Amino acid sequence: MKQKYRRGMVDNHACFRKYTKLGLLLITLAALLIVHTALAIGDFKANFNQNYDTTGTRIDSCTLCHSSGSNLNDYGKALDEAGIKKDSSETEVIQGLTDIEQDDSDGDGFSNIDEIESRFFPGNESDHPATTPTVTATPMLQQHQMLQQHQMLQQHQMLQQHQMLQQHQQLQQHLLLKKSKIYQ
Ligand SMILES: [Ca+2]
Ligand SMILES: [Ca+2]
Repeated sequence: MKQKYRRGMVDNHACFRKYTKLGLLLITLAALLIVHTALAIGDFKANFNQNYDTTGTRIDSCTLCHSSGSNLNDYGKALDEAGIKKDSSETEVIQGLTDIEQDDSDGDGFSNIDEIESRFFPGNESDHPATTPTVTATPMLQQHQMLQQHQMLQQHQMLQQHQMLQQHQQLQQHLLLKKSKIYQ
């Protein structure tokens, strides 16, 4: 009876060790899978940053490709369509990035490469380089015409002042002459 009990205890311990080993193996496999996935995502970001020298810049962010959570934005979708996956090699990533550089994935009027080089998000249409205000010819022409009119007015006023001064001088001369005639 005692022997049977002991044998049962031994069997239980062996069984426990067996399941513990299996559990540890499963945990290790799960951990390796998580690390592999993390490294794969990290690889894309690392490849992107290395390719465009963007490490630590404002676009060194998850929102480069994602709109929210795991949802891809327009740039992320374009990369996906270009064949870039989480486990893509560095060569494949760089090839995919290059393929869509001239595209304007978010449709904000600036190409992906222009946005990336200016450190703006190529997948966010409300984030783009500043647009230079276009100075139209009409206001410039109007300004030029107003300046000309101002200069002409100044010249006219100076001429009037000069004429008035001349008239004043002539009048003075005339008065002086008149006085001198009276006293002669
Ligand atoms: Ca764009
Ligand atoms: Ca943009």
